Amino acid sequence: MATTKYDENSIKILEGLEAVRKRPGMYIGSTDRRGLHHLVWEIVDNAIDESINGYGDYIKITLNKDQSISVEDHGRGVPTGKHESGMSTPEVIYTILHAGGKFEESGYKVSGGLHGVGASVVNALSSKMEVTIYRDGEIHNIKFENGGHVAQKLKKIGTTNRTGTTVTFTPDPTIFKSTNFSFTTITERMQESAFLLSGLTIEVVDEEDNRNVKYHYENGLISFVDYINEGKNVLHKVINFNGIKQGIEVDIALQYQEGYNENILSFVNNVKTSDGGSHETGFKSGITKAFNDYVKENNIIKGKDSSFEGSDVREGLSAVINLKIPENLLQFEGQTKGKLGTPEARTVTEQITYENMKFFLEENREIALTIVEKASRSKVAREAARKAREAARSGKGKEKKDKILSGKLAKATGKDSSKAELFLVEGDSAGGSAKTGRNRETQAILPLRGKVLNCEKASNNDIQSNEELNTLTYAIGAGIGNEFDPAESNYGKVIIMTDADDDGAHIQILLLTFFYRFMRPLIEAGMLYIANPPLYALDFGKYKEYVATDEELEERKKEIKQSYKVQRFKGLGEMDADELYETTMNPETRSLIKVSITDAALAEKRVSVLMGDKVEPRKEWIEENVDFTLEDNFRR
Ligand code: 0RA
Repeated sequence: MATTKYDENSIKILEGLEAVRKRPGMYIGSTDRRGLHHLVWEIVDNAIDESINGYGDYIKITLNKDQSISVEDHGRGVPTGKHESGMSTPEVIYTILHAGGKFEESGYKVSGGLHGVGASVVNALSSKMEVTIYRDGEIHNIKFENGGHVAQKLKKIGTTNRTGTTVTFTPDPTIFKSTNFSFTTITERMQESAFLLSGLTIEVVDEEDNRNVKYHYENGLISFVDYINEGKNVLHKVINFNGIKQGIEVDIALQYQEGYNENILSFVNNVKTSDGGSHETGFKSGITKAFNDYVKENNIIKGKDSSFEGSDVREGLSAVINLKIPENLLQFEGQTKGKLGTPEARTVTEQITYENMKFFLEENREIALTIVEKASRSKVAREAARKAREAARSGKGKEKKDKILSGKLAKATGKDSSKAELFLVEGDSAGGSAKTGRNRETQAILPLRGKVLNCEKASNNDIQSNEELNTLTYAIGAGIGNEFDPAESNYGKVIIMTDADDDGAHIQILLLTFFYRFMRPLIEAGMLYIANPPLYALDFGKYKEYVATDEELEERKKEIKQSYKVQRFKGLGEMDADELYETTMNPETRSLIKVSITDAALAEKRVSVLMGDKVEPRKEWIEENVDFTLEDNFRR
């Protein structure tokens, strides 16, 4: 009987949705901020796929005041007819796991990577979802609640002269650690999509904070590279080439700028490959080979030892690589599936890059010579650095290092470097307290005087001639730049300790820029931290209690019944040695913030924008570029 079958079906469906709720990590990776935004990408990808298929060139995302989010597209609209199961098609699409399968053949393509697990997963993890469909002159909607239970069957609610789909959902607060969407996270990703999909307009509106942005680019990857190099002194117009081999489409835009940083972004089927992979490897060897053959064939550099290494020809290079790979050749690797494995992508990208770059160099001699000269300077610097390193290893220069460190660094006495901690302390007076109060066996102190050099525009040579950073580099003892190896670090943790004021924030950002540019593996290895000194002490006479933030202070004030005095710390220097140790340095009682890079490519853009010629606003960089995870937090 039809009803029995329908009931059986719906029980199975609810079991499926329940499985998603039991183990959300299996479907969306995690239930932190990343997982939360995964829900958005899932729904947005469906809208984007509809646009890629040729239907609709406008997508709007709205962060609503009630914590829900809406994704509106102007595609054909989800079909509203009955499915063979007896359910309406929207009910099938939004409640059956992997319902994509049936529709894939009708050109409803899944993007790749982790994506395309389906709108039903989003529904399963939402306390509410509503889908409104504009199609065939009519408007229909369907509502779900509590993880995909139908609250209102599909019904006609009006007439229209447009087509499209709007999905609104509220992430379930019992599943996600936080249900606050980040406007920045969403706009950054949408801007990338708009670069990759020329002609598409994506608007993002934040109803809560009254802000909105609209992205639309006509020149694809060229616009993307222009954007990356905005404000930098570029050496030529953006070079753009593309080709197709073995069914793999390659599109690349690149440009050299005066600076030293390499910035390569890659995508596959419009999904970012944050960890690179075979296409990036192919691109790099194609570029290196093109330059080496060009200088050899044109007798530009003579001599035996004349060839460039890859890093020489990538100094100052910004590039965006986008590949279209057929589903059957797609292979992703790594935990977050951010690395392309497909071996064919390497040879195809290498050949297309080599042929086009070689041709470009032959045709544009002046530009070619400018870049070759830049690469030669890099090569000379690289060889000089190698000689200096060899000298250092053979013992020469050790005296010089010891002299530079003496009187500044208070070393730790312990032998185990993995347990050792290096505190970089703002100012001599706090440095003095830290030296007195520390645990001598495991904690070393390096006071920093005044402002640190802004490294955004600095070369390795500039760093080496800067006393403060030089001292820091020697203290860590693991090299710098390409040569940096976190395994050689004298310390398991490097901890930035500054005052909780604007100057302190400034020093933090300058140091973060230094570490980001010249010791990035230290951050990637999770070895860089920021100390989190309390803002207030509540003095009860017999004992003190420490409070980290203004909000916490307000909360505590409401709870406390006895009398007390509030002391506000303006700087680390106001604490005596014991107090500084107990509140900020003691592993048993302190609160530390671990610095990590969520997305190297975006961090790169922010660092260069904010630390380049434009100086403000640095604080935002701290807040948004890097993720801060509270580590040893015993205070809460
Ligand atoms: C299945 C079939 C068709 C369109 C869609 C799904 C569709 C899904 C979503 C999800 C968000 N926006 C969407 N827009 C369309 C094709 C139906 C036809 O042939 O007209």
